Amino acid sequence: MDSATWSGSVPDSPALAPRVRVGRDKWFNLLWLLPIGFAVLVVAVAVAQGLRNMPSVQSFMQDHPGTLVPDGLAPGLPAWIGWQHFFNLFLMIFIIRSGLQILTDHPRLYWTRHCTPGSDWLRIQQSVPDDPLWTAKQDSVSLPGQVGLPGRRHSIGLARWWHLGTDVLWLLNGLVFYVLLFTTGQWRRIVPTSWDVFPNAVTVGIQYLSLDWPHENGWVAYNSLQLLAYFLTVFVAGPLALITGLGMSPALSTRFRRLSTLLSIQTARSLHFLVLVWFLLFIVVHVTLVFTTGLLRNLDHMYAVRDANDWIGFAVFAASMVVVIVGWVAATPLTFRHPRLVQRVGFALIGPAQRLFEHVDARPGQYTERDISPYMWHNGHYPKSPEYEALREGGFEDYRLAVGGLVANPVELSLADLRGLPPHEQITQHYCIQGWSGVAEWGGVSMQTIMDLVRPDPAAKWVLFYSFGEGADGGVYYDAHPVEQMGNALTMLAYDMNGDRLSFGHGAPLRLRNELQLGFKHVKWIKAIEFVADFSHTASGFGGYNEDHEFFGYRQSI
Ligand SMILES: Nc1nc2c(c(=O)[nH]1)N[C@H]1C(S)=C(S)[C@@H](COP(=O)(O)O)O[C@H]1N2
Ligand SMILES: [Mo]
Repeated sequence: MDSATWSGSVPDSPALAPRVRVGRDKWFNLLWLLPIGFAVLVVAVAVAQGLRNMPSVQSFMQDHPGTLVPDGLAPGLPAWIGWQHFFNLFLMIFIIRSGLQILTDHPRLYWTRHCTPGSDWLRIQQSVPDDPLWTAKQDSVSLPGQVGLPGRRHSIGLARWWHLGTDVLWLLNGLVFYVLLFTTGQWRRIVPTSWDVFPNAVTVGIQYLSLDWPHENGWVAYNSLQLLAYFLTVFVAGPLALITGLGMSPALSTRFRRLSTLLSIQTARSLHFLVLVWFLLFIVVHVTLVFTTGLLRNLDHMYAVRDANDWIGFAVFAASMVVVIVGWVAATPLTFRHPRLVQRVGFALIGPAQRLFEHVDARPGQYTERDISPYMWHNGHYPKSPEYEALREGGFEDYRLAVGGLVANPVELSLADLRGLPPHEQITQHYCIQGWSGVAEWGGVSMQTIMDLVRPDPAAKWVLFYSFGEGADGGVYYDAHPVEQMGNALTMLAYDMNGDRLSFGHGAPLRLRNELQLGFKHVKWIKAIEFVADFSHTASGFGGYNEDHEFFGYRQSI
């Protein structure tokens, strides 16, 4: 991966500080929260100190001392907690960095699936320019290489392997954590078992804010505020990260219609981001308190499994931090040097789940006319070849779609031929890998109709779609699809969109829809279709232009 030529030489376009929309088009820069938050904290300290002098508050705090010691649990932390704590924090580094990278590829958040410019509630980019052919790729931004993973603009293919791959490991670690928590009774430390936890947490809150901190004895029990924070993180934020993550998958949410109406892909994406905000806040507060409430003792507990106040825990912690720092610093250069390795390892980790999800239900959901998006983003590299230009100028009169390869009856079809075949219509949602979505009505011919015409050979396992357009780095844009998805009721060649002829930007004269897959696989400006036994000899052999050039996966149902 050469930074000068990456993704068609897209120049760096650094992300802006996050802004939240207030009203119709005013944007509030979230950096203001730093001074505002500090001022609020100072006021809160003054209020808490005042409260603490009030006799009624003092007696409340005496009645609710702040910590509830769990019944039937011996003091002490088991060694596995230390290990799991380490794996958790190590994996979170890559999850968070690559997650931020994924956000930068469509640097806006919405609450509806339409993604209409101006309806974003958060953005790290300017407003969408007026250009009617502005693409989502042009809209992407970059991050510094040690913040994003890998940082570079439009490196989502690699970021996703990191994100989804480390997610699998993180979820396994979390599953082991749950099992061990409940089989050893350790859950009592972080699951509230009485409503008393709330008044006790109020006491602890007043203690922290009045800067007269509670006596910490985490070896025996966590204070109530700590318990609530751990509970929320382990039992609410963790599962929510998984659910909202899966809510963005075309394979799952087009199939669970009910769920995806409530939790549209954009709501899922926004909530997924808010879960990240919770984790970041948790990390900042947690680490600050670990350092300021008896660092050596705290580290002895978590890193050396002993109730002491010496440097042993600190030494183990320091050694583990070396591993963390090496992992952090190496991840981006390693990705640039060995992108195929990242692609392969990521695919090995998440590929089985992706294939499984393709088979959950073979009938992806359709929408109604009311769901059609007022605006549909454009994406990709527009075709400019003289051949395409000539066809376009002639209104595609001379267009011939060649369908061949391993078929009994190869054909060449004009647009009139295609319009003469039994028509097929569907209203479906488009999911771009970059994170935007939109619903449109597509009119055209079902791929099953084409297959009935050409009669593929049983040896044909893949179908290649070739475009008139080139990819960002030059060379024909193409993509491979498994033949069994071609017979799906919602796999079609579209020549109409929302009742009109397909526009230039959206793929005129013909584009593919395969609703089981992400948008980059829906080849626009189709020139030819070829049935093949395998795709390993086509171009670089990874199953498509983005797979070859940007390290995407050839199956991307998540
Ligand atoms: N030939 C070609 N087809 C393409 C692309 C491209 O760059 N070239 N981009 C893909 C991507 S990444 C997406 S998200 C969709 C976008 O379709 P739309 O512009 O009609 O919304 O087209 C896909 N088809
Ligand atoms: Mo896309």
